[in-house]
Amino acid sequence: MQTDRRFFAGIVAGSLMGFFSASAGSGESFNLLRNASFEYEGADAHAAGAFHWMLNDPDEKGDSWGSASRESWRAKQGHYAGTIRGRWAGQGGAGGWWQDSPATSEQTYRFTGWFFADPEWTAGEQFVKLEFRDQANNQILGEVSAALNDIGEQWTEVTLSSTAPSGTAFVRLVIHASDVSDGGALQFDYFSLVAVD
Ligand SMILES: [Ca+2]
Repeated sequence: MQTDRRFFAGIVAGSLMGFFSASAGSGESFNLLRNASFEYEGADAHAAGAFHWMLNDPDEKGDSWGSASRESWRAKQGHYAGTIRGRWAGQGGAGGWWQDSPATSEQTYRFTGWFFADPEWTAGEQFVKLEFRDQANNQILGEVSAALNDIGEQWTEVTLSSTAPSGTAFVRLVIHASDVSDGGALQFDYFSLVAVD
């Protein structure tokens, strides 16, 4: 029940701060992502993490790893964004973020997010992805992804849309970068994941 209450609190906070998709119309539901604008810090402030994007903070429905961090360098909305940093951060050559949301078979989901990359930033592989997962959350039934190689020094909106295959119970948003450059960082903010008609 503790988890449910905090999840609800997150929804309320999100609505007050305008985190809902600006284009949401009738028949579209609320943003499934928690802390979708990275404004709330994780419990361990020294880890530069984001609430709902770290394992057991507050639940097991999200995590970040490697050179991931939450930063106030710039933001598309509010004051903070998520990042995957270059090797300069001393956290290795890769990083990523993920968060799970409940999902329903045959329902279409649409992700939108804004991305920015420093001029020094490159990655051998970098993408945003939706994974449709089964009830046990260990089998990927379908996925849709977009490479982030063309992101540059202006905030760029990236959209993914796909219908959950039969058997889907969760949809996992993943941001991943590997074989990253020494300098720069990939930055992202103002996420939305909604069920659409
Ligand atoms: Ca933000």
